[in-house]
Amino acid sequence: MDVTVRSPLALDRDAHETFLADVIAGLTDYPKRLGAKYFYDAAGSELFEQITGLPEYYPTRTEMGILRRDGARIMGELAPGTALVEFGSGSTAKVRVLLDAAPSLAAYVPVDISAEFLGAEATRLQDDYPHLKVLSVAADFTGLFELPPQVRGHPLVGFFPGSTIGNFEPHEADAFLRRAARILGASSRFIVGVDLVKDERVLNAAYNDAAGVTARFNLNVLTRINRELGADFDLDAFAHRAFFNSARSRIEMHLQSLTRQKVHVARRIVPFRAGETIHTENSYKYTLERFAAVAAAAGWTTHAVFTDPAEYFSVHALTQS
Ligand code: SAH
Ligand code: AVI
Repeated sequence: MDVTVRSPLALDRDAHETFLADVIAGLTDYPKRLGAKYFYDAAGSELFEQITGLPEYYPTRTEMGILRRDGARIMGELAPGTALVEFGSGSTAKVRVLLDAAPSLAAYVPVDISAEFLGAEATRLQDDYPHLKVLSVAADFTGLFELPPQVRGHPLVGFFPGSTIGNFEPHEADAFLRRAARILGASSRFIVGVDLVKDERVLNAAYNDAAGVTARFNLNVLTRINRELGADFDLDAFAHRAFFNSARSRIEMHLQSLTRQKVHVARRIVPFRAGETIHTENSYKYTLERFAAVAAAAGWTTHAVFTDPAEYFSVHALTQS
């Protein structure tokens, strides 16, 4: 049976207040900014799924190839009763490969901020794996959250695919890896997907697809602010911009105001100069050595690393040191 731990109404109100406060703080800062986690309402999750199938977006198919080829080695030996906890589970496509490689897993705990999408995906997964306990948690993994009581005390393996860790600033990645160590407990393991530095043309194309899906994904955050916070962003007056910043080893995504304009957000007026940008996402690209060092600083030992032949993407099997 699927049990989604959903926020009671008071927590939904808190999430709304936090969203409002973050948006106002970000749009009154200079340069203007919005947190990447706010991309993921139901429409944002659907758009991300479309991105994963784009010819230019190599990370998903490359990581899937690694998981298909090395899934059994990545999962390793499992103690009886082991539960797999996935951070930012999205469509659950990747975990299906691991579930097939490790059929003895007792439970699966997908954690995602996109509550509606999570509920639908967890139900689909439960239908396809009737003997697995699917216990989903709708939560923001940058804050405190509890694992379902059914898996407390069980051996846990964490799974954080997709290079979502790259969407954190380096200090946030450190804090996240330390928090994950506490959540998963001593002697746990953590499987982390990490995108690698490569030819800038490949990187830039992956975030500037010809079909314009990444642009729609980026602009969707303005649609969400209009709907949920009573704003009046004109989507035609903003353009998607994405580029590799080699000095900081990250793709940056921005929304650029095409004109001088004023936008109303929750009864405040937010002015934009022509050409001014809102910084909406970073996607850090690591070297294998750099990520191992980040993991080590946060208390994780690299047990094994798996890559594709071109070394576009990597899957790190970490253990607690
Ligand atoms: N794991 C999938 C999806 C990656 S997209 C894959 O590899 O393809 C990033 C996922 O993380 C989305 O499903 C998004 O809703 C979720 N996410 C992003 N920020 C989050 C946060 N702060 N807390 C919880 N989930 C988050
Ligand atoms: C989820 N995350 C790792 C994606 C990335 O590549 O940084 C989100 C994304 N942004 C634009 N395209 C995909």
